[in-house]
Amino acid sequence: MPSATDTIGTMTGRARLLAAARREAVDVTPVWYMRQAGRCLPEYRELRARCPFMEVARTPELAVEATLMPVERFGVDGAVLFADIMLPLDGMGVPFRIEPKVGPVIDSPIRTRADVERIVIADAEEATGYVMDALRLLRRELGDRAASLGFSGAPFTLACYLIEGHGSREYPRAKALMYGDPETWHLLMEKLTEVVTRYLTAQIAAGADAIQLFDSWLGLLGTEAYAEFVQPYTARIFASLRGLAPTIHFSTGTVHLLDQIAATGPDLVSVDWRLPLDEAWSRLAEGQGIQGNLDPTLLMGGWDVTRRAADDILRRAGGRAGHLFNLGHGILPETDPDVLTELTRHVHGE
Ligand code: 1CP
Repeated sequence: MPSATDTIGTMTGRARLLAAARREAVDVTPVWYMRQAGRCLPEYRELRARCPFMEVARTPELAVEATLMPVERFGVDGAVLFADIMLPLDGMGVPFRIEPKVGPVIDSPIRTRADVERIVIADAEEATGYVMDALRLLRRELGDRAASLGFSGAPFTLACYLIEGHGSREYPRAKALMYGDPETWHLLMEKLTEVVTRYLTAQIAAGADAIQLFDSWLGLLGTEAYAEFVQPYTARIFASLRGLAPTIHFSTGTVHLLDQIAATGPDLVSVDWRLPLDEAWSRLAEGQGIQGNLDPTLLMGGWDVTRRAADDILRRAGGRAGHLFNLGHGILPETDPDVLTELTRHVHGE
């Protein structure tokens, strides 16, 4: 039986993913999975039993080891760097840590205008050189097996963590500052936009073939708040990166914002499962690509359920250029890795 990494079709994984991202023809639909590098893999858990999260992220050899695990096991066409959305905070002068089973924690959150004024906009290579070193090493180790994918948290989602101090369902303090002190909010978004732009530009220079902007908590905003407090900054980031590498916008729970998100100008928009793929796609801009849509909880229903849902997505995509097969959100930790290997082979038509 061929292994998941055997060559399929006529294109390399890297060529396949990048062609789709440019809305060009592909041999078979390219695949990658959000949160593929951690979470469900026993080999990742083994690595994490030996090293804390930030040690893996800050040691290029270890970060690349974790990045390659899903490429080898699942045969995906994209290798998302092992990192976290919070890493651009390194260099901003706001210490944070990643707590096991909790996520990002900031002991002295941003609450006042003076806090925002103190935020440093550093050089990305100086502040987060370990991310760039990992991307340089990844590009060498990966060859053309898969495209290397860099990423960052988007300004809004980073602001949520910076103000709240930790993960939350509603981010009440962050939203209160946004509505109650718009001047301070806009200053914070200005600074975060500059930090994220520098960070992603440096990632592309270090060898990231494409980049994804994670705006995980965007679904908390209505259309008017999005237009006033977030959309212009997101648009500025995509405008700065245009022509450097393909860009993907990620969010969930944002059916009501889809046309506004599309208007910020990413090459592809990642959508969740709340709309069928073809309907979501019809709400994007002319010529824009799409990724995502498969509900990650479906994978826990076993292979037959997963295959039917995947076939429905592929039917709705109808072989149109600009489709990256992915889940609508990250892999859940309880997912059976064999289902992901099977799913990749199935989408690849093996
Ligand atoms: O899993 C991978 O593919 C590795 C790369 C990766 C990515 C793409 C990690 C490693 N984190 C992320 C993205 C990320 N991190 C997002 C956006 C995706 C999403 O919406 O799910 C978010 C919101 C975070 C923030 C974060 N970091 C959380 C979520 C907490 C919350 O508020 O809900 C958590 C648990 C972390 C820590 C973290 N990041 C990554 C891993 C493997 C872990 C767990 C740490 C460990 O192994 O102990």
